[in-house]
Amino acid sequence: MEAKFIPYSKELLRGEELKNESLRHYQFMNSRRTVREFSKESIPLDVISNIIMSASTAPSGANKQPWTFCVVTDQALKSKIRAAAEKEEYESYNGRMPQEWLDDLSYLGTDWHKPFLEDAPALIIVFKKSYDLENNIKRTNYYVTESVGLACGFLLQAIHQCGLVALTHTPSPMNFLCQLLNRPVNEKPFLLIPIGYPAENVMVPDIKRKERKDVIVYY
Ligand code: IYR
Repeated sequence: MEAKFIPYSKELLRGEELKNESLRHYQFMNSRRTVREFSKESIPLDVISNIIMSASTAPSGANKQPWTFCVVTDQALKSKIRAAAEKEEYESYNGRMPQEWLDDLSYLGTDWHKPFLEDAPALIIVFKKSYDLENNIKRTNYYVTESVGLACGFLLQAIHQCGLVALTHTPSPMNFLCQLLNRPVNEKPFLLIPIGYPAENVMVPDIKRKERKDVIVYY
């Protein structure tokens, strides 16, 4: 396809305004926490749809946008997903995960029980498409993991911006989601993200984020 360019403009900031905005945004993002206990209060589907469309603005290899976001609000389907996830997670926590991994997780207080899969009003299950299928013809996608990872980052940011909370959950292995959601062969589950309001008086682990000096190198 021939290259076609269109004009682009956006609001530009400089000086104090730029400094203030960068700090304001950092502080806002630093107030995001992963939450594992959800209120059962529902959230409107059009809100979820807008949040997903924000995620779908993420950059992707050759702009292929190699993702599908499945939204599950049906209680019976959530229960099936919980049962299948807990079956895998039970095996993981009782033999599949090495001791070092269990030790690394111990301060987060996780175990194989996943009540949030039924409590959260919606589950967003993100699928990555290593290739597209157009009329049964395979079309390659590029940097699929990077692209879908970026889209999930945008998703979490949009959720936080809306005052909602989420959990980046990775039941392992998660192939059961292909069957339960009846996905085509070119889609592989990437992340399962319950979304909603936090449970009343929710608690989160006392984690520390790395300091500037530990994450930035200037040259
Ligand atoms: N998938 C498991 C285990 C787990 C793994 C990591 I790495 C975490 O940061 C958190 C949990 C679970 O969801 O419990």
